[in-house]
Amino acid sequence: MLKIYGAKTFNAVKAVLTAEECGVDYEYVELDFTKGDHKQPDYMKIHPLGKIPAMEHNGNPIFESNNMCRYIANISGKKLYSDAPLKAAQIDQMVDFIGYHVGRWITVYFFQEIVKKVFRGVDPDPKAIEEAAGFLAEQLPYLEGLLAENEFLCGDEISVGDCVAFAMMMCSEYTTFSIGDYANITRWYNQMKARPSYGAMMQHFPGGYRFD
Ligand SMILES: N[C@@H](CCC(=O)N[C@@H](CS)C(=O)NCC(=O)O)C(=O)O
Repeated sequence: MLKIYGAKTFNAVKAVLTAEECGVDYEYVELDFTKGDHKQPDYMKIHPLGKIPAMEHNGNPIFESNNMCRYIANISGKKLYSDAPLKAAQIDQMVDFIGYHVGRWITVYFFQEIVKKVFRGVDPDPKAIEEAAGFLAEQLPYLEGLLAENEFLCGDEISVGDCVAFAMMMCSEYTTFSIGDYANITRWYNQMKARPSYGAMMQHFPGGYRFD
């Protein structure tokens, strides 16, 4: 049995979306940051640093959201991933590119405009946003070009790369980060959002996915 421990974070969204897309049965366990659920001794046996998300599969703890997604795909019989080394490397490349580059800068918006402004009442740092916007302006055209050629980021089939990227792009709905200038990314984003996996994932947030 797969147990995913999550909260309203984009990293948790990645794992839940992947499980839904792969058709893997899972139990979702909601943790409450405000109550410190993630720092309780039982949870810290699953994630030794007490971060969210994490999961347990047949009692084995696994963490780091991108790794969780690949693992979920692997136990599903490689749905959204591949046995072929080259295809697997292309999917890994996308996951890493999103993680180390695009996601790294999108999360600056989340930190400045949600964590600082909404949760802590501290003004965002415009210089940090400007720096993130500059890097994203260099990186997003690459994704825009891929999506001009293909339906999904790694070809004509959905992959783990799409789930990871989609979760990060969700930030565009909650911060000033925008994908509006990128027609193909916007088309892909809306297509991902129309899939049943999105609706199923959102059911874990009955009050809505909001940060106010
Ligand atoms: N690289 C990790 C990031 C995990 C992470 O930093 N989670 C944050 C929320 S998005 C967290 O749990 N912060 C609380 C803490 O560090 O105490 C992943 O992708 O899973």
